[in-house]
Amino acid sequence: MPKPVQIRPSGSMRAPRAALALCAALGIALASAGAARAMEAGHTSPLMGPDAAPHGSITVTPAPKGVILRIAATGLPPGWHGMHFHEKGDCSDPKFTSAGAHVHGATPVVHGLMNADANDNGDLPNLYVGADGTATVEIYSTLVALAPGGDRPALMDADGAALVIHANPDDYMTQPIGGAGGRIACAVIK
Ligand SMILES: [Cu+2]
Repeated sequence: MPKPVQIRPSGSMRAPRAALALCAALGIALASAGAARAMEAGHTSPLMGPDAAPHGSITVTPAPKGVILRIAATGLPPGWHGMHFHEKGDCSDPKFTSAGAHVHGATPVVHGLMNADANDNGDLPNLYVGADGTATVEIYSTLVALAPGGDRPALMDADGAALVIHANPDDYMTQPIGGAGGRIACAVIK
């Protein structure tokens, strides 16, 4: 049996390889730093149920013309649920009434994504929770901003805001909340 020939790199060969490896490592490090910066721009908060038990988390990331809302929910009742940005960053009440009404910029507020006269900045599409009680989704809203200073109502204004998930789906028409019923989960954005 012929022995396998091993080619040992000389000192001069090792240097470029080491340099390449270093460049690759740096590239990965830079990419990670970029991802970390993008994550830091978002605001993550826990999603709470009425039992004060954790139900996952939400992240709101500012976009030039709106916000991207990421929801990673657990332990929710399966099916469709209405949800909105509510005007106060307060989920302390077990029924989450402390979160107030919807985020809005003008009154009277006309609710409903399917309403021609709608001006409800807190409006969002319904959330679908799977049979295992989880929901993982990203949703884009152009109706609000994360930080104050623009022409859209800001979630992180003086009293913050909350994402509230309701018991029933939002029909996108009925006043004032599309028949979405009680509030079953809440996350403070503050
Ligand atoms: Cu609501």
